[in-house]
Amino acid sequence: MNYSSLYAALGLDGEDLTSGDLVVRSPVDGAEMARVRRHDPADLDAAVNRAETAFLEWRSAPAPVRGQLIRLFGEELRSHKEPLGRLVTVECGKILQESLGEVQEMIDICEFAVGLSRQLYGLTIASERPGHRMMETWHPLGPIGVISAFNFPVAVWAWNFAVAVVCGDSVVWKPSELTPVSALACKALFKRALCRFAEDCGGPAPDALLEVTIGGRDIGELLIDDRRLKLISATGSCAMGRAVAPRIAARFGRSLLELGGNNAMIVAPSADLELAVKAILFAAVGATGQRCTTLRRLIVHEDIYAALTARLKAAYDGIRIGDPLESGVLAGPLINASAFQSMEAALGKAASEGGAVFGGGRAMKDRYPNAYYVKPALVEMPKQTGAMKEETFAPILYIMKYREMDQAIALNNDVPQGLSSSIFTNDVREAEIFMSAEGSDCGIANVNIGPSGAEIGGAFGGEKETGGGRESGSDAWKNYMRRATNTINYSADLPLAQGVEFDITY
Ligand code: UN1
Repeated sequence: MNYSSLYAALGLDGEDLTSGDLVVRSPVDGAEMARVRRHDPADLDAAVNRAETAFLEWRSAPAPVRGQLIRLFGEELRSHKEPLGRLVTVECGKILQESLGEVQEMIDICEFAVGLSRQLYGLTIASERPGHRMMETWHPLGPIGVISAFNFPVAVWAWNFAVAVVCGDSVVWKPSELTPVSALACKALFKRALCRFAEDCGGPAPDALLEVTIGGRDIGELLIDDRRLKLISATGSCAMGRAVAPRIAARFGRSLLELGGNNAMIVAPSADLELAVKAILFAAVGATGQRCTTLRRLIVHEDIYAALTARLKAAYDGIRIGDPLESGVLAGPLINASAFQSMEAALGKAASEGGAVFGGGRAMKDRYPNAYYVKPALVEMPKQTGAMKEETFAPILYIMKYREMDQAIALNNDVPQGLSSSIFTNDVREAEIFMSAEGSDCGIANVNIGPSGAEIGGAFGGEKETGGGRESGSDAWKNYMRRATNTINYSADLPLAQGVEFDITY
């Protein structure tokens, strides 16, 4: 693979990619892609300083002007969609179609954020006092920290970045150590947007609206402990969230956590099985099972269990595994050896708990001895066991039977995580119950589509050990701003709230 033409198409500086101490390997074939520089604590400190200065300037720019910068960034993404998509594929291994979708998701959130830049509304509230008015004003929050994961190396950061910038914040981004080149490409594209903004929009915007800091856990810990960063938005495992949340809380920082998922689909007797099979394949095999929204548990009514599992096995047999840049391939590699080992361990545990495993195991080892391609696995389980309550970031789909809908909903909910869920049914009562207060306890509950592949317009995130955060669309922007309640007296008296008398004679 010739990386240099790809890097050149994205305006990446060769020097930044050859002189560092962090070796980046492509999961496609294990080849070395780049050597980038790891940042040290002093670099992070300086980056947060710059971001703070940038914030102090940017917070005073009118929000619709801030929106113009994100409009220009969205245009850069649009014109570089193909090379950025290819880079995402070679750096994280997902197939090109999904990488292009990921870049599209960035473009979409930029467009959303541009509209939002004219809609950062507060409320006007009726005052109980005559001649008074109450209102809410939303102000920029401060520099914020974003920690992102390898599996969505650019889109999840963009959900945070595009919204934060129109809200008047600056961003210090720590991408996954496994995917730093994609982050550097985003920074290069944002620089282009900054140049165009300076020319077209009446003056420069601060460069330090985006700082990229590359490093491991040490840098991540410094970032979350930094009091100057008013919000930490972090995507990763439940274990990561469990370590991060109390540290941020200890300094009264805000956190927005998007942690593990363990997403189920209920397939009811009235379901359109043709649609269900397509949805299951995309949700369970897409991104080689490495989406946080990946379908991991299938809860199938006993009357259609045999028919559905037979169709799934036939479909799984037809999945093309291979180079994620090749068209027609549906399953690229896992990110690394440790992901493969986790998959093997989970399958072993499920088998020991009574599971019947179909598929699984390493694929294409001869062609790619240094990469980890696998056969996606289906595992028929006698009941919901311990292995099924953990999120294994790999294409493993556990299947079990149900008889009554309340039992199916209980199974859906009986895991520690609460990100996404779905039901396939043509029975309106079942669909509504699934979405009701007594239904799915997840942040996302879908009908007749799978649990993955959300659009940016909704608030994205989940309950329980998924961390409770909501990012992307809807009113998630409120995370990135601080709210002031204002009471204005335009009368010639000073009545007190609650009718309190407090007369002073002097
Ligand atoms: C993630 O895996 O962290 O809903 C995000 C989806 C994508 C985002 C996934 N839009 O599957």
